[in-house]
Amino acid sequence: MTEEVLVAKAPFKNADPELQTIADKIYTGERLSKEDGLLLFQKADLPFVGALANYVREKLHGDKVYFNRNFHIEPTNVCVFSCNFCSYSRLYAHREEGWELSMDDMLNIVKKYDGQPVTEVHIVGGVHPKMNLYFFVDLLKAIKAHRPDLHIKGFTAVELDYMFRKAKLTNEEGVKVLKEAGLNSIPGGGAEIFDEEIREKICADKVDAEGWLAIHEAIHNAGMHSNATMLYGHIEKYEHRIDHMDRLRQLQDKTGGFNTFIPLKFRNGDNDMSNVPEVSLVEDLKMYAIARLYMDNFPHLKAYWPMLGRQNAQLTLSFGVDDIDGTIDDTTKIYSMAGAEEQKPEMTTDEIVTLIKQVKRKPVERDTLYNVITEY
Ligand code: V47
Ligand code: SF4
Repeated sequence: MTEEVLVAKAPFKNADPELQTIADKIYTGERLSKEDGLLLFQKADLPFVGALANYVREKLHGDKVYFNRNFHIEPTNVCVFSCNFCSYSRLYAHREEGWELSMDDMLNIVKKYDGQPVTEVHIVGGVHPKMNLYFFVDLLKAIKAHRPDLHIKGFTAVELDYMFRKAKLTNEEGVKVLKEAGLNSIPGGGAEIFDEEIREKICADKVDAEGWLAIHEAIHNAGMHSNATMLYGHIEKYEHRIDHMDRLRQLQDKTGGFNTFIPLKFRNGDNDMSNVPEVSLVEDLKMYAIARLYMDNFPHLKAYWPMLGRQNAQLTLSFGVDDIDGTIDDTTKIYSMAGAEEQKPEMTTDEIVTLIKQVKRKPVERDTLYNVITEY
């Protein structure tokens, strides 16, 4: 055993023997089983999982914390689905209460960033029955024609599943069409919780776990990357979180195409699950730490600051997280409409850099694929 391992192991001398076995696995690089993961949720306290997750995080990334310069386009919040946790969408019948951006509206958003060093546009929205695959093909082509260097991370597997089915294309055919039009990668949304029973209760009518995973597999097979999310802290149990992470870990073993895992805390403002209380900050930090320990084949773990708030996102940097997304520039409404504290999510590069430096980490501006742009 190396000196480094002995030093890191010292704080757990008196740990519960089952937990000590898990700590030993982490130090020797052995994969955690589902039972190990569950035990961590049930038995371990925050300092225990935090110290282990920080050990893994520093082994992978040292003191680096990644962020990017990005903005969002949310084409519409009109949606054919009705997920109970969603505060953002409006049904087609009530579309006058929502928004529907035209091609020009969306191109004008892109043009606002002319001459600015943004590297990514994140496109995500409701599933609008009239915005089909070919509408988005035109959008992708128009963005690329205007700004070829901008990385387009667009459309959740939920949006893609609907577009491809409506166009009567297989996942492989649909992905090829979008890739040729300029799509570079896809975000991690729509995963929620894979467990069939819980999914039925919170988002019964959209793509199921198998369908979500099949779309990401098709993206990876086409040579593109994607992210993965998990909506936690509502009616799911710990075993559902482990099951969810395990299915992602298995696909990652097969394709290696995921960049980042993003646990998303359920926010209960103004939706059909507002009666479900939100979990505590301690529970959030344990979630991140256990994700870092369990998802051993995911290179990055992201805390999405508009959802957690800036100071809580800062805290996650000691609990396994190495990425805090980007500047965003007040271009997303998903979380402000669900009651998040960040009602105008935007940070300048200086503010993100300061936030990271305040916790003695090293800010690194990256592009979407984690190529380093600037180390601060
Ligand atoms: O899938 C919706 C979530 C997701 C609520 O890939 C909610 O880099 C909590 O996936 N409380 C969309 N969460 C956003 C998303 C995302 C965000 C940032 C970066 C990336 C990335 C992906 O938002 C949805 C759903 O899980 N969501 N409503 C809510 N009330
Ligand atoms: Fe539609 Fe997405 Fe909201 Fe579900 S979470 S209702 S798919 S916008």
